[in-house]
Amino acid sequence: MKFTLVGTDLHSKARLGQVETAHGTIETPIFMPVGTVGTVKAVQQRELQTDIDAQIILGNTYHLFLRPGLPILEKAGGLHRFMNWNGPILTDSGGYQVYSLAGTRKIKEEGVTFRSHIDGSKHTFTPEGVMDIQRSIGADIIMAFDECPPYPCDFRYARESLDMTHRWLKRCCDRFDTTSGRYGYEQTLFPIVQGGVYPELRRHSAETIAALGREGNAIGGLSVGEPTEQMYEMTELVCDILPTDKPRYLMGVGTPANILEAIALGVDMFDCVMPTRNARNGMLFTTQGIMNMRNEKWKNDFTPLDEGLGGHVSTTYSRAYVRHLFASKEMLGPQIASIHNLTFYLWLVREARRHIQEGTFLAWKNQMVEQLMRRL
Ligand code: PRF
Repeated sequence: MKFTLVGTDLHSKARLGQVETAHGTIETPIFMPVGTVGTVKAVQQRELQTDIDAQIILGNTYHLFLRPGLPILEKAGGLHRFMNWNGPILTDSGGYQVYSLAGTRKIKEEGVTFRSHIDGSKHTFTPEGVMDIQRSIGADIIMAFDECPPYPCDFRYARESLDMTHRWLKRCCDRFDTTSGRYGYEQTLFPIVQGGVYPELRRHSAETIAALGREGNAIGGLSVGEPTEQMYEMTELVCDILPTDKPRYLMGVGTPANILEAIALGVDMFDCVMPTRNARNGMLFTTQGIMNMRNEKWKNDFTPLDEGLGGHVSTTYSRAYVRHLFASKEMLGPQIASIHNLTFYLWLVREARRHIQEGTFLAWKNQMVEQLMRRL
């Protein structure tokens, strides 16, 4: 993998870059649609490519390990081939899903023992094991095994958790560096900065991780319930320490406003379930603000979902029609809404890149943050 820093904004810390992977080049800042179990819910791979223009998608180690499981993924020749997605893929390590989804779990130095949310079966994830699993899944970018402490979390717990995450990181790097890709192409490992909302822990974690000199770095443990201002403070503190010549990935963030603010602080990569999850509930992001498609209000509105967005789905189907689909609980409602919201998120980062290039990012960002979060 290779990162090229193409430019830096003069009025903010926003950056333009390119990440080259074995499955293609990603323009940053970028948003990565979430495809937890090898599908971006309700969206076909062809639609990801042609309508949404997704450049990289996300998968989850925890889910893919439990189902379909490694023997199937290996037989298929890896996740790319299994799901027929030929672009870049990033897998999260399970260091978050285990805490949020699994039933009873025990965290020890060796690793985490948990019960599957599917059938209750018992499993242990260790740093080494999670590297091997991600080798089998075959993602281009794989994530270190971390602990994401809850919010709120006292200082002592946050410090001890961070120390263990750092020890796990060393084990991840050792395993990753002594193994190779199973499918003939290169993979890369991103470490994850943790430290809760404690500046000194965040600083220590960012310095520790910067010193490793890996090809990219991630920021975890944010957007877990802390005030938005604290999320931005931690993000800025960490970005100011992480190397400038490596991509920075803010995990699980966020709203359109969160993404624009974090781009202004120097973040390059994002993922979040919000566009797809909210779409399935009838909530649409548009260039003018947020629409709830279950609202009566759209009953007689025959204008397109969002003329300003471009893209087939958003300019073709009317608000009245999509409202009708949701009122009738038709499957096409969530499908159209998911494609629309992802088109919007990819439009958002594309516009951000254009404005960084043209030197107008900061003013544009400040206007958009206000405009995009309005309720229509
Ligand atoms: N760690 C990992 N994945 C994550 C997170 C984390 O802290 C977050 C926190 N927002 C989302 N996804 N491994």
